[in-house]
Amino acid sequence: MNIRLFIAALGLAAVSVCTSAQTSKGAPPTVERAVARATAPGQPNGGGYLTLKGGGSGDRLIGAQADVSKSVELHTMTMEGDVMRMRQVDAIDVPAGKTVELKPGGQHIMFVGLKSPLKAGDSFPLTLRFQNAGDVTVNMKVESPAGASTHMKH
Ligand SMILES: [Cu+2]
Repeated sequence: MNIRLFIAALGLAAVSVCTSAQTSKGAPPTVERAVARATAPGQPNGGGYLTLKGGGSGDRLIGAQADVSKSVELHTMTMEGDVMRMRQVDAIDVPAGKTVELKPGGQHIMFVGLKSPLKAGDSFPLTLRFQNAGDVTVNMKVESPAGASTHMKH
């Protein structure tokens, strides 16, 4: 990760928190299929994926927190030439009535600085911070990469 970009993004995140004084109205976004990828021992970061459905009014995901890693970031994937790169973003928009998928190869949640490997079958709480709806805590199920993409057996 580019450290200067990282610091710039942190600054942006702080600004967006300070200016989020809107009152909440309408139903908050709902969260479905919250899944984290199992990680190998020594792997520093892990990915989290979920589906957000906008409620009656639009909202923005402006941050996340979990105890499994030192920090939790919102990431997007962008093409630079023909290389896919991860980039931290300060918010992910969840428009009213729209479905926003955080999935491999696209927008995702990044657990940065894992304290221990994420093991398939485990689960842990993840708190999502929305600009209007406030904090929403969901249960992240840890799945192996193969399990996540080839079958849904549990
Ligand atoms: Cu990432």
